[in-house]
Amino acid sequence: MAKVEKKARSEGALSDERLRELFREMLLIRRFEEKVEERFRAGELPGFLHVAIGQEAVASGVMAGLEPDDTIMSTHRAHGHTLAKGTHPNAIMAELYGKTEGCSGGFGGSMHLYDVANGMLGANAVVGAGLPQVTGTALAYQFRKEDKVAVAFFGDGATNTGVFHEALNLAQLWKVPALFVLEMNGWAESTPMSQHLPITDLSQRAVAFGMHSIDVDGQDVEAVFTATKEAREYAASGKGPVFLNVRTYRLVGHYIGDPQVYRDKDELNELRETKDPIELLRARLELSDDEFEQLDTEVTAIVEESVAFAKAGTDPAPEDALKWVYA
Ligand SMILES: Cc1ncc(C[n+]2csc(CCOP(=O)(O)OP(=O)(O)O)c2C)c(N)n1
Ligand SMILES: [Mg+2]
Repeated sequence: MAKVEKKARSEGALSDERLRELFREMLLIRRFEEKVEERFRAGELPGFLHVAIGQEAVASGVMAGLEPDDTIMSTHRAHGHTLAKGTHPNAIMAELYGKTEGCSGGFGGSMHLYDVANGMLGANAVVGAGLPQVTGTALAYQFRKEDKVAVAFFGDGATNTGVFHEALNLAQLWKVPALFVLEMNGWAESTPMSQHLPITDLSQRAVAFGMHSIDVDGQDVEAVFTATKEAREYAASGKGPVFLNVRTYRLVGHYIGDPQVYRDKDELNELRETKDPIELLRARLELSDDEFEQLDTEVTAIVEESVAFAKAGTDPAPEDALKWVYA
């Protein structure tokens, strides 16, 4: 029978030094996304953009628990995952500006970030669409006997799609080395979970397939790390895929510019004060104001440099409009 584990806080799994590195990375993701929001509002970025402010500990915690050769796939909310996987901020910012120096050659934009060399096999704007691709990727690793795990990020809304059920069913049947990381932020666009899901404990969706599931506090980067490491060992040892039921908070709108009229303002303000993963880790590490300022200055400079790099980039040539189009 499939198990659901409840992960308590897991203090002590990471050294203070490693936690500080993760703090710096989470702060880089935050400052990067704040800059993306600012530049989008200034009219410089084409397309439609979603940031994951409030969910940084999921990206950093999962990536810290993986091995370098493991691969991920992501969603419309992919900046943090891609940065944490190791793609250079310049390559992501250039992609958002639609430049050929971007990680997808300027053809993808925010919802189609790719960096295969770094193990980022693609973000996907179609909700749930990455899930069967992750099952297939993990099946390839199993066939080739490669010590690699394929990881899918997706949201609570995605668990209502047909492909979610197909992907998990086959992944469990074939016992492929995959991790299914649910970022349970309680919203699908402006629809609260209570209006799109008949259950509240989404680990039941994995257990329905006999899949091992672990509940995780997504605001605690160390807890996310510990659960991911354990899940990775389980999946890589041939026991089958693992579902990570990660509770997290989207502390901003669904898309940049979302007025969030559907959300209670006081409740949102309270969440921002009590559930910000960066503030929680800052308090835990007891960072002084000076230490924080120093890290903030460093990561802000990296973000500024990425904007300068992107703005100096090359526009794709009109005759290349059909390049990479296969069908
Ligand atoms: C197949 C499909 N249906 C609908 C949409 C429109 N859409 C974009 S994001 C989204 C909500 C997704 O919610 P969730 O999976 O919880 O991810 P979150 O936005 O919370 O990160 C929807 C319905 C889409 N992009 N693709
Ligand atoms: Mg959601």
